[in-house]
Amino acid sequence: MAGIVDVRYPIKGLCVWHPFGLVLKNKVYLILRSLLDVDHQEALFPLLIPETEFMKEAEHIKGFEEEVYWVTKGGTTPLDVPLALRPTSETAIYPMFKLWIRSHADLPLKMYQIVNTFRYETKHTRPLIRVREITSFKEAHTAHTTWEAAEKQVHEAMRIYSEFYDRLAIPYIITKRPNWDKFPGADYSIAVDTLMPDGKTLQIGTIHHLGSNFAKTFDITYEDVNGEQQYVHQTCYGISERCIAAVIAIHGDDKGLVFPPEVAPIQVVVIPIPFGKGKDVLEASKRVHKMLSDAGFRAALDSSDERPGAKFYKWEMKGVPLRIEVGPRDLKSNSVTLVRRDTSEKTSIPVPDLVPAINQKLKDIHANLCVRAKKSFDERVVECATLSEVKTAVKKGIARVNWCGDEQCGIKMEDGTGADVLGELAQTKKGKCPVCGKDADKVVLMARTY
Ligand code: A5A
Ligand code: MG
Ligand code: ZN
Repeated sequence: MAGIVDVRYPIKGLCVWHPFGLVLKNKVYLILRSLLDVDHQEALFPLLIPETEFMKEAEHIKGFEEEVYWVTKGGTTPLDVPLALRPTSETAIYPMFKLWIRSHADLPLKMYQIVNTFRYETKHTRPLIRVREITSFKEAHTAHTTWEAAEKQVHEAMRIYSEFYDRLAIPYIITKRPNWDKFPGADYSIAVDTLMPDGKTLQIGTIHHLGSNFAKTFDITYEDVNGEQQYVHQTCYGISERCIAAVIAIHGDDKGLVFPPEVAPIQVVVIPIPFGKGKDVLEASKRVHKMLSDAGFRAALDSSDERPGAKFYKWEMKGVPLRIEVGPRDLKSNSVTLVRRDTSEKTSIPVPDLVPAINQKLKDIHANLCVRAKKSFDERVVECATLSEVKTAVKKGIARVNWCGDEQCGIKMEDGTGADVLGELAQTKKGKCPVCGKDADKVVLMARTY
């Protein structure tokens, strides 16, 4: 995470975004916004939630009570009602939904916000992955007339998240969370997980069908076509800066960062390779740099006094997808040398062809990152029939194993392997439950998780 966030801030679990990291984050969140802005409205709710609202939904409180930071004083005066720093915003948003939703004509209502949230995590904190201030929590909240309409939105959210992670070239797998680990207050939860290089999975998004559980506690009703009051049915879905952690960990290599071109803070760096005292190479580099900036690429020119080799190394480490070398020999033929970060492939390109060539290379790099990451992911998903096979598989990746559907068996699968059940796949497969031995056609994924 070096160069992206600084962990030396003097509160455990809180990090500072470096300017370079923030540019990356903003590029990534631009994609997320563009996908949501199609039919969601962006809103902004307060950070503080009165205890009286926070305590309304019993399951929700139980799930979060150990993780909430409380504001109890204004200056030296104790507050009448303690205020929670939002760990997530259901209890901030839904009292307002109650006021805003009147009739079926107001539905569906689809909103999102991108905010910081606070969770007093007790598990080991890690930058971007498990933080106590989630700085970039995208939470969407929707309300619908029926349970089925809300379920359709769950599928729509799955599609949105799939597209988001495709754009980041991050492979993922979508499962239904086991009942014993669903979101507090949900009917059911869907998880999006990816696989990190060390073989542990990272949950990079969740989607929750809330049914009318919150509608009942917050009294969110609408008048239906017959003039009767009905409870709304809701969903919510969230993504955090874990998406950045996935990009860094999954695409990076031993030379440093590797970024998908769409989110790379710098897409192409121009490096003059001077020869003797001639200024021609520098002038040509400047012209190339201007040409690329004018064409809309995020381009940099490194005209510092460092040796070219040191510059290559530096910009490779920063994950710049393409390097352009301008040397005396290139100058003679009015061409430049283009070098890919992902494959180190070098090509000579005539300057007049440069813009389309770069466009093509950036596309090729994205495609290659997708293929490379997917291959590494697929190789580490292993079909298992017994708990001892699961134990072996989760050392390196994800185990696929049958499950009878009984919660007790599920918990024994976790206890017997030291791994977690990520969730159930949509597809079924004939087999036996590895715990009770009964016929079991559900398939669950298990892994060691972050
Ligand atoms: N209101 C719903 C959307 C919600 O809060 N869901 S959630 O609790 O599952 O969080 C959504 C996502 O935020 C998780 O899937 C995970 O990717 C991320 N997340 C949760 N806790 C986090 C933490 N402490 N640090 C970083 N990311 C976190
Ligand atoms: Mg567990
Ligand atoms: Zn069983």
